[in-house]
Amino acid sequence: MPTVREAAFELFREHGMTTIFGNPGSTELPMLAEFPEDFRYVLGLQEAVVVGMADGYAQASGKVSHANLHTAPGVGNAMGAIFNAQANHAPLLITAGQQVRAQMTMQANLTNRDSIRMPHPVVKWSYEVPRAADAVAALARGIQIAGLPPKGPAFVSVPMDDWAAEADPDGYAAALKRRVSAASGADPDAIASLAVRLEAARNPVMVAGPEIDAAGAWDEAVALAERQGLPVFATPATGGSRLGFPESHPLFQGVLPPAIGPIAETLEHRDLILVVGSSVFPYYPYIPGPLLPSGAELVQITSDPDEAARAPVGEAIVADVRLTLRALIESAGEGGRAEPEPLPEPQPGEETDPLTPTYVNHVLAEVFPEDGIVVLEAPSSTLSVRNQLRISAPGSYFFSAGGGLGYGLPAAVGVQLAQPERPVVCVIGEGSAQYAVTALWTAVAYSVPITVLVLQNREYAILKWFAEVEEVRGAPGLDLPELNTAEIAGAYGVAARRVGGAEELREALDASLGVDRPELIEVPVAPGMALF
Ligand SMILES: Cc1ncc(C[n+]2csc(CCOP(=O)(O)OP(=O)(O)O)c2C)c(N)n1
Repeated sequence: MPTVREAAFELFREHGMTTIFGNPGSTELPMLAEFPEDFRYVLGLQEAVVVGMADGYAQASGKVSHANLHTAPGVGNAMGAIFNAQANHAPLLITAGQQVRAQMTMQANLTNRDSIRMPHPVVKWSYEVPRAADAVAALARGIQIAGLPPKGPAFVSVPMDDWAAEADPDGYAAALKRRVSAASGADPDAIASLAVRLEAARNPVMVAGPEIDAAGAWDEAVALAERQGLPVFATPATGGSRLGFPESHPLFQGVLPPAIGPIAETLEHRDLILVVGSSVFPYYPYIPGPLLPSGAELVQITSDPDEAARAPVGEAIVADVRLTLRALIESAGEGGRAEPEPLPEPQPGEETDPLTPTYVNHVLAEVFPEDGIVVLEAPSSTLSVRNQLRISAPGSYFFSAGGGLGYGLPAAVGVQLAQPERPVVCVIGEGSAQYAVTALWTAVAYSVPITVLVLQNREYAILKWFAEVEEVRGAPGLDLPELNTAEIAGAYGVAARRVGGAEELREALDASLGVDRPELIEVPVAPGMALF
């Protein structure tokens, strides 16, 4: 009879979950005993890093990924990262250790006294194994829930003595065999009526969201836009955890602004707004106005019932994005619409000292390989990175839709582990880099060859911009003098350097993209927002 541990590892193996991200404590050691050789344990030095890495890995591999945390304090450390993973729809099985059953009621040291409630609001499902014999079934259920739409984190707390107990032989064998197919097509009537409306629309537009990439619907989104002659906007960058459309495509019209009034202004004169794979919309900040331009109708396609339910306006079709787009392509005829004016070529502006973030991103675009992946967490430069790089291949851009800092470095490590053949560049602000900076250690320890480009502007630039929008004067804590990320990275063993001018930056980036070790390039940049 297998133990729970043996059976659980067989379950993980069945699901291709042989990489485990973790930070171990005494309550997790029984799970890690006699760690199988075909598994890889990736150590994160803090739990926010563990979950951020698992998030990047899950999204870039398309598979449920496993993060193992240390009982209550470890889960506590990870909460911000779990919040991000939920917003990113990253399919995660999060397990955490728990006291031995005999000591839980007396609340011995390290008991997670309310393990289910602790992560509850930020996970799809929160559970503690009721009997040791049920542990494998509980883990199997967690894996299924994480991977079913809308994908997201599922949490299972496992008392530490369960791992050595006997697994329920029938239940365990059945759990191993289970597969759930979840891509549900849309109601054919809804597709037919949408196709008619699309053909009849005078001035329709598509808004492309992150679920297009996650659902593998990149080609379908392009095909529909081309067939119908639809201009395409990207959903606001705030919620764009991934891209939904090639940003150098002639139909691409740019990234929507993230606030209510400006969205309506940008979409002025449109009569049908087709939102694919996005919430409606990831608004921030609050700039009031009409939710839609006058005379416009909105139809949203999402696999997330909650995204559909909470939209403040429009209609929604809840179904798999790829299947729905395919059905729409078949039902809708040729649009026969004139192509819109393409976006102007991105301009770098002046080469100043220090460089502007726009110039830095322009240099990055010059050397950026076709198969490169960007993981972005440089708040005041988000739009500049998008505009300069115009990323146009699927699976090439990751950003935290949750907005919690501490995503960029760990996610870059996770993405690179899932995509070892593709160059990964993490573009990050020096403020953001500090929230999960120990991910640099993991990159070195596991030879994960990410390139980190730190934009050092000596401030929380985006918050100064927000202060203006919010009409806040005199707020403290918005400057970051003398924060030297290259030196910090050096202490973690990362090959790190500071560069000044454009030529030096170009050389450093070029060199770093070809090597098989992590490198960090810190570049001082001019303060302020970079919109282009
Ligand atoms: C966990 C967390 N804490 C605080 C914030 C608030 N916040 C948003 S942007 C920002 C500043 C980021 O600084 P930096 O990375 O240097 O980027 P910059 O704004 O200068 O481009 C802060 C503190 C946040 N988003 N997440």
